[in-house]
Amino acid sequence: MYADQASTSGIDPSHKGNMAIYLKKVSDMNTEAAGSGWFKIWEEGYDAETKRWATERMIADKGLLSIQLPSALPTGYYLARHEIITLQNVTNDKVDAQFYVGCAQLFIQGTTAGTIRSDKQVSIPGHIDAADPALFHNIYKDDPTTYKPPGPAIFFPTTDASSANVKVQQSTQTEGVIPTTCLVKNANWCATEVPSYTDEAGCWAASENCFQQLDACYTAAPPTGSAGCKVWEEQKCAVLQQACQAGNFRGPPDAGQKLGEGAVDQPVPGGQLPAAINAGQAGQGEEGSQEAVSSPTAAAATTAAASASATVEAAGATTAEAASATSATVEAVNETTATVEAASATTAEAPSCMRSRRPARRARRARE
Ligand SMILES: [Cu+2]
Repeated sequence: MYADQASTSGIDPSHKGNMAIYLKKVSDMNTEAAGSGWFKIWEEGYDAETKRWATERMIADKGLLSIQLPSALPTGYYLARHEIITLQNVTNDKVDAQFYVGCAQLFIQGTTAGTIRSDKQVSIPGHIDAADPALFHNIYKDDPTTYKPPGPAIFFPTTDASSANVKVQQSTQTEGVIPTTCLVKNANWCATEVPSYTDEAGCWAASENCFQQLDACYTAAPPTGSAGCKVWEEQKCAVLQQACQAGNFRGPPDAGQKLGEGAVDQPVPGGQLPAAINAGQAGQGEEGSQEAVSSPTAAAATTAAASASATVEAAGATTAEAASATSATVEAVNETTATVEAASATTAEAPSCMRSRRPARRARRARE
């Protein structure tokens, strides 16, 4: 992966393979991710028309992927999980399909009640058979048009069971909301304003507070990087320290001001989300009885599922950043649209073939 979007490709171009997005409805944000309850809402293998693997499309889109969520999702907390399976190391000599996954916590607002059909849910891990031919596909010699992504069938509930019998459930997010006191954030870390001061001792105490927060930021920084820590370091701690050294003992400077360009809201890297890859998609896998009932006003929501520069090969806070940036987009489109709000992120379960590089720099209080 590329920490702090050092590259916008998201994944190395040699890594070719399929992508999938799974959701799991959970009762709260601390629910265990591993286990049953997962359903797949999207997948892509090889596109014979464009002659591209899913990963190649993502790379062309600067490491970003945008997915429209099913409109009949019941409101509440979800885990979202993207999965990339690359096949560059499946050769005649060895078979080593690689999994790159990451998770985000979502909150879906709206009025749609219901449950997810149990027959569409799978357990992760356990959703892919180790003998699945998809894991043995040789991209250097096999016919890619025969490739079929592994795992369960797609379940994309978009239709009401009965619009005459809609259950309405208002839903409000109480967990995982970004604190209003957050001045800049990095993954799940938030900076809060240092204590105000009017004398020299107070100035240095505030400086100490700043660097303590900074140290916690670098310590907690996931493989996606520490850009938010750097903003705090340069725009708060360094400025504050200079003020103390210069004898300006009233502060802190820029008290309460949010720092960094959109650093709290975590905008999409590069600023632009590609169009939803599945825009206008009808429901899939909805044959038979439909347990998920939908309110007429709950429309589809969009999430940037794989903001790949942030999520691919990441083991830490990843998708959440992209998804939270998307909520603004969604709300702008339609007020009644179910909004997706990501909070903090969870961990991935598959090992990456590349180690992340955490910046070696640490906060230092160069006080004299
Ligand atoms: Cu790799």
